[in-house]
Amino acid sequence: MISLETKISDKTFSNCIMNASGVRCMTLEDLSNLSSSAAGTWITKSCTLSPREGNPSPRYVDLKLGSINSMGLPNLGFDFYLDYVLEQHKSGNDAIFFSVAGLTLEDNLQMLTRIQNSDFQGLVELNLSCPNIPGKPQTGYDFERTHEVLNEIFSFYTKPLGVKLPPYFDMVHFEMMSEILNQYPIRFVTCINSVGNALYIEDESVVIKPKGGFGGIGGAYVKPTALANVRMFYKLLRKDITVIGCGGVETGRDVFEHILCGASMVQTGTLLMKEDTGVFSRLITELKEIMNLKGYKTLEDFKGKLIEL
Ligand code: RRO
Repeated sequence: MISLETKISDKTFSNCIMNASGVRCMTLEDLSNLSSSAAGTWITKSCTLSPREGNPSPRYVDLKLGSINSMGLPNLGFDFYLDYVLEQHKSGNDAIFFSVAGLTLEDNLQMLTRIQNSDFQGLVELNLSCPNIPGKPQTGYDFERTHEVLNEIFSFYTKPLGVKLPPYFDMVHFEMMSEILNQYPIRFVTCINSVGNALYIEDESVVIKPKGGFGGIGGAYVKPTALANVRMFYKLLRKDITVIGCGGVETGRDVFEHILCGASMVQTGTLLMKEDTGVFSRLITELKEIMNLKGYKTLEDFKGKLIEL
């Protein structure tokens, strides 16, 4: 028997595959579809204090090797998602992720205070890396600001919380961010968010409307960057901080590679958008096939055990 069971913080999940925040998780219908899928768990769309329409369409386009998006944080507002996760709690499900992406530090503090004071017992993924809000820089690229934000949050917040990071491309940046994160009781990091502010052209035109066509890239384009980020944070973070991999998952082999790099859970965004929630059972089957061929029974048999030459 092969098991894909995994643990993050104090939660156990029957398998290690879930959606990336933002993809098919905005409405109640989306969330119900995820809950009845084969995913090991699921996460809500990053939310802001008030509901948002997001950026003008077209704002998400599938590309041959991935996707480009500038959604602009459309969501039904904090209250909707808090109600949703509290309903889940009442029905006995606390192994769920709640994504929060305040437009200001004050908004994040307000949302986290309400979560702290609620019955929510799941995991918060604090999004420090949305690339698509005009005029709002990605917090994860501002090391001093990230430090300040975490300082404020952990002055009162005691429930399990992790952060969604942007991709980094320089060894010094991996080290700087790890040094900051290692100072706080963070339970997990999710890497990576989309590769921000890229430009895709067809014929003589951009393909999405917001920001002159600039948007975040996901899918096969970003897999090597995602794996590098998973690997570096797995090596540099405290051992009690779990890594969640996200980026470029199209097959069970891709999930396998994320875990080899050190991921304990793997998210899928672009693929889930393309193929809907049937992807989870396919990825599970394909991952189990690889483990079977290699004689691995659990994720621990190969997690982080990437061979270096
Ligand atoms: O909604 C978005 O535009 C968005 C978000 Br919040 C994010 O974190 N990552 C992304 O690619 N798009």
